[in-house]
Amino acid sequence: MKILVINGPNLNMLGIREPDIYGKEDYNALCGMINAHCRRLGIEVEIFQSNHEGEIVDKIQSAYKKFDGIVINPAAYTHTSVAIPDAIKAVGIPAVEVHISDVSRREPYRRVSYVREACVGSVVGEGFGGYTRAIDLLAFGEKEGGRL
Ligand code: CA2
Repeated sequence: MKILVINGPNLNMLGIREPDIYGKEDYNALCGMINAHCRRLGIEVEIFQSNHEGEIVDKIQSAYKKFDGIVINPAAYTHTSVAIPDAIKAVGIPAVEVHISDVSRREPYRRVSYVREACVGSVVGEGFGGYTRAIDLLAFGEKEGGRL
């Protein structure tokens, strides 16, 4: 199985500020955790980060017929982008949305997710562990991986 993990704008700055919301660990630690989890499960993984909406759309398109699942934290684009969910629908690859923080308990504008309707599941408010949960959901489905 091949999974593409996509991270949106500013996630490369994790650990620098707002540790109360996003934790103390940095982006390298997040990538290390995802890589270790996938290695344990025998899953091939590629991790991609961009601050640009069009680059994220290009990356999703390039996954067509190459990846079996997408884990995506679109960061701020979650609340604004129509192009990202359109791209997920276009490639037809099962995708799970992840948010490190619990966006449902933050500012009202963070409660809106345009990406969610294009995804088979969402994991919010579980910190970095949300990424491994999302990978498990794609690999094992609802039964072993938890909620979808
Ligand atoms: O909770 C999440 O994972 C978010 O997707 C993170 C985004 C935010 O815009 C979403 O509403 C929720 C922010 C990404 C990183 O932001 C930083 C802020 C300060 C310092 C470092 C990173």
